[in-house]
Amino acid sequence: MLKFWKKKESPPPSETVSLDAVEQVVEGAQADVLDDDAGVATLEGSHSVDTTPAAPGKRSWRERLSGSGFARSLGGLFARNPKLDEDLLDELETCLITADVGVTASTDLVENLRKRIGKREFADADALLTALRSELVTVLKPVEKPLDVDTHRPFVLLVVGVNGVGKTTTIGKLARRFQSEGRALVLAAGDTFRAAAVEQLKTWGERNSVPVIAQGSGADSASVIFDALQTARSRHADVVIADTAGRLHTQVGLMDELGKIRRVLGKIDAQSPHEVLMVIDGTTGQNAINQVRQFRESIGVSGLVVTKLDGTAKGGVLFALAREFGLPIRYVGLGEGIDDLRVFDAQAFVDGLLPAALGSNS
Ligand SMILES: Nc1nc2c(ncn2[C@@H]2O[C@H](COP(=O)(O)OP(=O)(O)O)[C@@H](O)[C@H]2O)c(=O)[nH]1
Ligand SMILES: [Mg+2]
Repeated sequence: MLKFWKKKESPPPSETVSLDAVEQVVEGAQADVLDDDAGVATLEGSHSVDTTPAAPGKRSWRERLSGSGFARSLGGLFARNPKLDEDLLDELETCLITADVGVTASTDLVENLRKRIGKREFADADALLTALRSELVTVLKPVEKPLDVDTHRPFVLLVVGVNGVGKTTTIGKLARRFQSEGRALVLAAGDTFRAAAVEQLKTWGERNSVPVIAQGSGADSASVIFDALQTARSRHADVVIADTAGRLHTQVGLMDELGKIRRVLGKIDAQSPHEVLMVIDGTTGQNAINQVRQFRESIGVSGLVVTKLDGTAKGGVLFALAREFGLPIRYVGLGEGIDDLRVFDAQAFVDGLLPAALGSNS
């Protein structure tokens, strides 16, 4: 089984590998990979990508989100201040801004509620809560557009974002999701900068019988991903998920590498990648807006995943992202477990954040 994962000879870690050279490397690597079977699934051990099987009764959005800073402060404010007054509105505005909903969005939301109070639309704070719920859902509904990977075969999903946001973890969770839906997958260890990143994906693939195409650290990322697409085509796989190194927009060489990945994939399938999925750390706050803007300008982004919305996250950034870009939010990460990557559902998300009814939070 280890044979499948044996280290391939890395091409020289050069930024200026020509496409011809890339294709030669790819041919060699592909032949190597296709010789062997993927590993046998074993689930023991611990590593960064969760391998636990789907739990029979997965936790609700509310259970997952209730610990988040946003949900706690919303719950607290209605519990402290169940009267429909200016204090409640002020605190609500502060709470939205603190949770990174964005200043304009927060003031707009509260101003709108204030007007409706002026028109005596609400009998009590409970009615205000209901209105807030529906206004928040209205902001998020347009970006609730689930990813459909059945539009192409193989469907190429390129996962991008800055370091540590949860790209590799998300790939593990997505792979399990697609696999459990009966799809054949190929993963590409395109984060060739950190040896640990390649190992993380390989270990995960080995344990879940999913082939992982890798060429060792320092290899050319475009070459690895190109290789994965060729492998997927020859195996009639349904989905290719490509990992990439975390990068900042200031790292020009790394940003250019994404362009190169696009060009190289385009040689096999002009429409590939079919989805550029940008992963955002939900705890990042307003800086997430800058990150999306920069990645969108330099490589193009077709969908978002917002991770780490459990715990102390300021889930408000979803509202800011939705208003600013209108990009589909495909999935959200509500924890580190395999079931904690959920298809984004605006209503479930808002319901998870807001108290169910007043008096239920003490
Ligand atoms: N709490 C929580 N942690 C997450 C979530 N998604 C990823 N992580 C953690 O974030 C850390 C970085 O993840 P990784 O996938 O290596 O990030 P990458 O550098 O973007 O590939 C790991 O410790 C993950 O377990 C999530 O939804 N919730
Ligand atoms: Mg990674």
